[in-house]
Amino acid sequence: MFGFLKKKLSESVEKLSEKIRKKEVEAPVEKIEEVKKPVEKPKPVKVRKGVRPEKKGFLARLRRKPEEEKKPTLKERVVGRVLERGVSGKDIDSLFEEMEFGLIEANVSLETMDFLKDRMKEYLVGKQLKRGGIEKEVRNTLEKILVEIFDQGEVGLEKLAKSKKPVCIVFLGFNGSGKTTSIAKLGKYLTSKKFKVVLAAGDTFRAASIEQLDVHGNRLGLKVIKHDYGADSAAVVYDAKEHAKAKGIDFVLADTAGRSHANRNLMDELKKIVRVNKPDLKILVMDSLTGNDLVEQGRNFDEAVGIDAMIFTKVDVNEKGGGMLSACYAVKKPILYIGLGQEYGDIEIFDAKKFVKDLMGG
Ligand SMILES: Nc1nc2c(ncn2[C@@H]2O[C@H](COP(=O)(O)OP(=O)(O)OP(=O)(O)O)[C@@H](O)[C@H]2O)c(=O)[nH]1
Ligand SMILES: [Mg+2]
Repeated sequence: MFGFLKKKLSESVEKLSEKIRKKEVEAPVEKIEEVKKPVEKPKPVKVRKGVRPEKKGFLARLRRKPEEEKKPTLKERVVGRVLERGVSGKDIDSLFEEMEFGLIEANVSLETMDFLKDRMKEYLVGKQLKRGGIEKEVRNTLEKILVEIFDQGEVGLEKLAKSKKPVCIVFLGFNGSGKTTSIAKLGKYLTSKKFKVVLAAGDTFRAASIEQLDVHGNRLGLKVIKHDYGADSAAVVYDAKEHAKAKGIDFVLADTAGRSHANRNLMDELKKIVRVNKPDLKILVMDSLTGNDLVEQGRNFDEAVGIDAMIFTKVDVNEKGGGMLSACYAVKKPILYIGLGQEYGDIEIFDAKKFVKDLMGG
């Protein structure tokens, strides 16, 4: 999951660390002392008796030390090494210049990149980093910033269920984003926590949508409240709420038709569902594979009906990941969970810290 984004983030850490390391400059070597080694005097030549002494100076020359030792030696002692390990705004700017293409390729939006850059500057510029700890510090900083983006609070379904019965949750989003599957997954999750759940077949628009929800309901042993195709979705959700009230059911999970925010009629219908039923949560389900369009989708749905939380699906088959990061930065709503496959159990309740740790390869 998100292999490409992971790679780009890790590259960013390495590149910035390298830039900082390169700034470790050695101070000009200071010649503080010239140590002159005294010239070694040649030892006197012993002359055995009866042996004709060699010409003066010949043996003496042989016994002399090699030329370089003989000469006065100059030793330079380095007294100080200046290490400049601070990060400058320029380092961070140039990192982002280098990384821009790769991050865009990973679907990270420009505004998200600007945020990362500015935050990095706030955290790192002027900070003296310990030798050997540079990479760790840069990595931790990036991790902290990513948590700021992803951690928009908790949805707290179980807490909500304690304060209200039934809790009505409407799932909305683009066509094929994974709404119906996500409802089934959450239905299973909540029943495993001993909550009672009813499903509302609020997608009366797409062919076979009601049967699709029915199949899930049958498999999971959950009642599905349904009307005919073409019926008013708001009325389906209303009936499901009434049913839940009468039967002491904890959660109403309402399906809706997939729609583009550009489709006015369908957006009006969605607004009506919300107006009539005043759901406790409006959850935007987004296909993480959608890439950078997620930002626009998120903003538009939020503007239209005011979303409370998000679910990102198909994270299991998503290599890029930057779209989810950018949508989170743009929309700033908590993530309920991420979808990690097509089976009911393939959900992971979202934990921003754990998610970011994984993203940063920790
Ligand atoms: N790999 C993977 N596939 C998923 C995930 N969630 C949903 N899908 C698949 O995505 C496809 C569409 O899912 P649906 O739940 O029908 O999507 P929808 O938003 O209800 O679609 P419409 O009602 O047509 O708008 C199905 O084939 C699902 O099995 C996920 O987390 N991972
Ligand atoms: Mg559906």
